[in-house]
Amino acid sequence: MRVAVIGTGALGCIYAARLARHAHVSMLGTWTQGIEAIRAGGINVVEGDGRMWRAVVPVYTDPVGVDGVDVALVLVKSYQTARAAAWAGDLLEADGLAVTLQNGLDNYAALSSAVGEDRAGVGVTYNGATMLGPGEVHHVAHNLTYLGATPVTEKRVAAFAQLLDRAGLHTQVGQDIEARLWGKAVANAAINPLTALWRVTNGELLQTEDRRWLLTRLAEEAANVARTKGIVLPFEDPVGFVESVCRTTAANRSSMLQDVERGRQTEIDSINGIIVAGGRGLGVPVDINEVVWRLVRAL
Ligand code: KPL
Repeated sequence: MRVAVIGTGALGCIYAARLARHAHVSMLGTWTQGIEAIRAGGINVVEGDGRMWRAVVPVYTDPVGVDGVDVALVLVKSYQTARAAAWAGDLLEADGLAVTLQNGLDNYAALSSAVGEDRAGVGVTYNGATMLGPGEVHHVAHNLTYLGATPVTEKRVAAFAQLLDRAGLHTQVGQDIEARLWGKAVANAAINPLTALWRVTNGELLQTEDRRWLLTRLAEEAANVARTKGIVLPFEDPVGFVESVCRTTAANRSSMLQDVERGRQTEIDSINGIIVAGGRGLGVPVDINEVVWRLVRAL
């Protein structure tokens, strides 16, 4: 299978490095330092237990010169999705599949409008990865990837899921991807802004009463918005779920914390921003989400 991974950040590097052992993988991105480092020294992966290995992957700054691919895996920041989706459209074979595994609730719409619904897929990943430097990534938490399938995409999604599994990225395919997306958004809405504001790891959110209080309120509000929209979340207890994500990704520095530490734009609008707008539209209280949304935007 020929796969283009679009995005050279932490998760882009993890997926590209692992897939490169089992498929023809290329990468595309815009982060100059990351691209130069991967060209010079490949992707250096540090496993949870400290072992290190390297994958050599060709990396490009635009789709010109890249051969057609079967799968374009989109792992850029949510505010970069429009460009990544256009690139995916340029790269994909007629029967190819573009898959977004990004954080946020607005990526699939942008991707499917660029490549067409019959060539668009969406999933969520609970893998936790921290960028150690350009081209160097720590795979802190090995967790599940979920991929959504429709009757039109299911064969291609199943083939990609098998490839991910072979690459050690354990994957489940299901029809309930809207619920999974919202489930992930509940976790991101609670974990990401708090870790970014307090500069703590995901696990450290559970350490004090004040941190848990805010984590709880954020998760409950986000879950109420989802339920009022008619979404049956993949868990009964949003707080228990978010706490379990904090535990399974305990050592990770969330993607939003990594963005803030590098002085980069965050994905707050695609996570808490959409939850706030949804809550307001439906009359569901989202005051705490609004406060952290504004705090992170101000940061
Ligand atoms: O998605 C994540 C992120 O950091 O964006 C989690 C699952 C919270 C892992 O850190």
